[in-house]
Amino acid sequence: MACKRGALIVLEGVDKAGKTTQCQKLLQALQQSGRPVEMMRFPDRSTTIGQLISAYLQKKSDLEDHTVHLLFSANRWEMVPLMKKKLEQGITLVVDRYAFSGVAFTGAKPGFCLDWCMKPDVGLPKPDLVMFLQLSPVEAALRGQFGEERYETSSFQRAVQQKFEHLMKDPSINWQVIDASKSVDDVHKDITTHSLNTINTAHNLPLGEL
Ligand code: DGP
Repeated sequence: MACKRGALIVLEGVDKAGKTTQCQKLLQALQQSGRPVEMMRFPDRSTTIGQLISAYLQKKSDLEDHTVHLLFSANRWEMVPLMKKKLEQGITLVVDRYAFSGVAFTGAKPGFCLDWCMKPDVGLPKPDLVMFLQLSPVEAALRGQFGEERYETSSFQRAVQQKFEHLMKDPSINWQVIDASKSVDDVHKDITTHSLNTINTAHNLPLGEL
């Protein structure tokens, strides 16, 4: 009998929402319950394309906005063979940011329409679940200063949040909004509940495409 496929689970949200902490906690919880699971994050700064993106984010280089958008997408595409292989092997993937960040961050720049921004990611594996960690800009600011990287300003993050709100209206995506203002443990409980439901049903469904 073919093994059950893993689930593709994505966490999205603006900066400071706690995505990375929650991805790690979810990974640990699923591992402890004996489920095959691995974590990925985008951008993946370890590849050649990822290094170009990393230099751009650290403001060590400047790239034209369309160009960098396509590099972020290419950075997801270069991982597709590995993602598909792992999912087919029954490994659930917990992914810190995905194509939705790509659309929301570039879409927040002047002169970009969401339709154009979505095009390069069409055909990527479709997540079985996308959890959006919802945190108001005021609460995000209370969590401390932004870092030094590009995009880390309150005004830009507000624009990104608006774009995410638009994307969450898409009924073809299994969006779940998580209240990220709760305690780390309470947020973790919500995320785990949604993830377990998804893992238990994903293997009956074919992996979709964006
Ligand atoms: P992180 O390593 O999760 O802090 O992400 C780095 C930054 O890059 C963060 O500000 C969000 C942004 N980002 C993530 N994915 C994309 C993308 O596909 N396109 C653009 N323009 N920005 C992205």
